[in-house]
Amino acid sequence: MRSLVILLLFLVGLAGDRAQAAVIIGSPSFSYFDDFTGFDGDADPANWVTTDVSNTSGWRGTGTGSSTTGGKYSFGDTGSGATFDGSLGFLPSETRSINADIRFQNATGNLITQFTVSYDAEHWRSTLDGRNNGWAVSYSIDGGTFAALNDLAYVAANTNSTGINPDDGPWETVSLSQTVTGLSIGNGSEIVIRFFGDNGSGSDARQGVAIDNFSFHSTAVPEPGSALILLSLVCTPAMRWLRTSKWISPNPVRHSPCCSAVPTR
Ligand SMILES: [Ca+2]
Ligand SMILES: [Ca+2]
Repeated sequence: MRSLVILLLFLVGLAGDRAQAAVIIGSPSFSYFDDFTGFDGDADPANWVTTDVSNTSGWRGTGTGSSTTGGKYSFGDTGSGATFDGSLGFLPSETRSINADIRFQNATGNLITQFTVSYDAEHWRSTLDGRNNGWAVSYSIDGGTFAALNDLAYVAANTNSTGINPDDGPWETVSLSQTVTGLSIGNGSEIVIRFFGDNGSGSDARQGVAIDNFSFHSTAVPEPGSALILLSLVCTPAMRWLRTSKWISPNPVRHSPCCSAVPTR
């Protein structure tokens, strides 16, 4: 009984660590898109898990970048329409830094050989002469070792006036994309995409940044072994039919009209 209780507690602990299930990749050409529309900024958005790398960073709700309180936000322009244009935002302070992860699981039955990640990096709160913080992006296919996606890195400028953009909306939006090829990710394996929101360097205040319009696209092909089996399944009956048909004679030299000039053996 005691062992069962310990096992249950262990399983509950695992569930807590992975509160969000992986997004299932169910087709050889798979696309996922998240624009965080309506996201209230009160807890991790669907399919994402944020964790504290240094200091504690709570969710602060929605915002335009006007608040100086550090934490995680759904940054968006609240006055632009009936539906709030949310995002996954972060304003570091007091050494705060976070990871924001999204996981994808290969359920295609095939090998994933490449994927593309794209997103808009948004700069919502500016600090003139403040720190250069932003997003560093990486991926992992074993859940432990991460490789940098350098084309997706973003550093917010520290040359704009402090506060929000007087014209509403972010100070800037930068669309970034990177494709990774040459992969061999088997069925059942996962791909983790990680955004690291850093604290910047220096002693000044930080920039408020966000992830928006995130997209993921993967391409899968049949595994070599299954391709051979498929080829065998198709070719064996086909060859059997050809052998019993007029197209392939059991003795092509003797019977082929093309070989009528050749002496029979
Ligand atoms: Ca949005
Ligand atoms: Ca936006």
